Amino acid sequence: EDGYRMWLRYDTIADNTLKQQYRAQLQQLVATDQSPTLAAARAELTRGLNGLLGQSIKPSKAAQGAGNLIIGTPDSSANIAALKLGDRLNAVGPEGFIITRAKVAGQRATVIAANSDAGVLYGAFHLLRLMQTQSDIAHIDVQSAPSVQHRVVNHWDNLNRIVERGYAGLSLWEWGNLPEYQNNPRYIDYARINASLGINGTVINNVNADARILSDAFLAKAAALAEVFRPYGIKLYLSVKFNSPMLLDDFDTADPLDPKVQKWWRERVKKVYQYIPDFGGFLVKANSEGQPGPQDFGRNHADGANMLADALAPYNGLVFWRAFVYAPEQGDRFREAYDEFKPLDGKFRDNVIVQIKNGPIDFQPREPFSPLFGALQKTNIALEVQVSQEYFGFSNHLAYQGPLFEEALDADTYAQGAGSTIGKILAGNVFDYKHTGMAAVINPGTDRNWTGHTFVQSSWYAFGRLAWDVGLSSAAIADEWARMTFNNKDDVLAPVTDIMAISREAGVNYRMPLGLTHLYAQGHHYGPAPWHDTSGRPDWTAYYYHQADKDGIGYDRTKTGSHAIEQYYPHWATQFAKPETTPEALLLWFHHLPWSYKMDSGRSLWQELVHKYDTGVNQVREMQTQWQELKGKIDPERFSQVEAQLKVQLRDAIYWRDACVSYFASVSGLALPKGSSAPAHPLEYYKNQEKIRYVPDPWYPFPSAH
Ligand code: BDP
Repeated sequence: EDGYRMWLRYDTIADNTLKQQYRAQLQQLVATDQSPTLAAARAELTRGLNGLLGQSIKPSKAAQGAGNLIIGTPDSSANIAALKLGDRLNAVGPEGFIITRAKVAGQRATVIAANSDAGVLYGAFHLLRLMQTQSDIAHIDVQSAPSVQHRVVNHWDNLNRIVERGYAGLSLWEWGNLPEYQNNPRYIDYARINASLGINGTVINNVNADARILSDAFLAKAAALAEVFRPYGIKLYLSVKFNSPMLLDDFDTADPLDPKVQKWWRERVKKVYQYIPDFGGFLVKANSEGQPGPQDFGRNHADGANMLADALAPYNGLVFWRAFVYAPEQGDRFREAYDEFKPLDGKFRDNVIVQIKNGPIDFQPREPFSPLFGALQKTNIALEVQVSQEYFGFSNHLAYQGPLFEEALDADTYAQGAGSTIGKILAGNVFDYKHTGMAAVINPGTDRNWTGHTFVQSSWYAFGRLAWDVGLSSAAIADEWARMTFNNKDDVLAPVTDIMAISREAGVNYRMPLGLTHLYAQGHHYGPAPWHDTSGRPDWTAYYYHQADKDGIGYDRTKTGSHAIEQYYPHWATQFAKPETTPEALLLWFHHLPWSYKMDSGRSLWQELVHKYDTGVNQVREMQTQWQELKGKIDPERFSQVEAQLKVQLRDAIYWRDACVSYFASVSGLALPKGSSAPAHPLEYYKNQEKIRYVPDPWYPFPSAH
């Protein structure tokens, strides 16, 4: 058990009574292979049911006798057409499905029906999930449709197969033997994993894009992958470099308003569609962190995005245009995306989707929601989150991010009064968008378990489930995932889900509690460097974010500071204006406060800060204790790997705590609160370590080399 099967394990159900019930209900699978997608649905059900039931399900072309499982669309299945599910099918739209019991050929049957083949596939995975989690399906009646239209994963894979912020081996895409070697089973398993969640798009290359992805050679390789993913309802997208005409064809400009540049893109897009007829579109990182963009030519984001959108429109292609922008000239990086994009609201074509990270800075362990949500009312938007644990200890730490995603989706923007949550906005219930999306940066690589740490799988899982249904709770998702990934026993589920429930908060606490942010060492983002105060640009230092001195700590974003809070609707602008009405978890995001500031607990800010650091370390100890309860109750391979990873995590958590506490103590001049242990080493030690300590990132293994 090496984690390769992720949550699609299909081991035979241990509970005998339940197994017998399922066996009686599902004896034969009535399906046609009219399309590759229906064939994939049939194959998945066959594989899943054979495994779960511990016996072979009989294939059949038509319902007969008892125990039929009938799948299809009204077009592909006469049995389903005869059920006249009209209204119910209308209600679930193009990708939704119905799973119900109905009388067919005189016997009660189980039916998975949808309007499209992809809907049937999603229904198949849903039924398998219910059985994997041992639900009662005797009277099953499910009607389900996705909340969000475009549910997309983003790979930050380079063409040299190094995955930016990946930490799980090399890229899955074996460029060297594509397009010839298309039948790599891993490609199909990858597609199954995504399809099981309803993910319907994948951007296969890094947003820091290599222009050569649009060369014939790479388009042929990408087309081979697209062909593998297609039956699973997954469209392929590419990240493109904005100045591709200059890099690939020696143009002297990539000005989006220049007709010859526009023509270049039209022709290139035409070629892309010759290779990939159902190509999804482009993802673009422009004028951000050194990437080229329309501003290099005196144009704005809308000019740039629209030029690409016009080239893609004839084929129904989309542009995901990222709002992750910031420049050193800007005073407060927090403000930038809003300041640049809000004035452009309504100026984007309707096949452009502005893709916004959950927070205003950058996938930090905790951020307030980006004020762009709710502000772009006439521009399609997508939420971008990061499953890869760039800021959560890479693949060494356990950090289930369901709670973070849930926090983002549940954040109420107040754009149209109370209840205008980001989830509802993405579900299209607040503004009249043509498209909405959710995107997650994921990190699968050549590691056997795909993600490096088994529990990174759980965040991938949570992302997909939430994109399908923004109303799900992270706790319910954790329970599902744990059942499928380990087993259904209470004495396994309790520790696993307890660990998951505290893991994200633990990661916040031992790194940057109370609204501190970005205290990472520059470049690799693994360890702490709160002392870091000189860099090529101020917003690449930790000091920039915490602003700590002997009088206090925190970033003033109220009127007396950068006034970033004005970007929020009045509800939040008012709350964030005063420390007393700012949630303590976000306090130092918005306020610079004296060390003596009184917290709700009665402790001073300084004491509370140290208390949080201590709490974070203790939470990791608690996770270790809980994990030990699983000894002998789950497979030894994953048990011992996670056990070891938790040791690494504890070591790192203590390191974070000690480094940060000693640094802030040196700045504040305050003694550690009673009961809080002294850091293992003097501050100088940690500062030195920053230059020599090994970090598990192939790009920066030994920081001193840079
Ligand atoms: C930052 C990462 C960087 C990415 C960037 C982005 O450190 O590697 O390129 O985000 O999202 O968090 O573009």
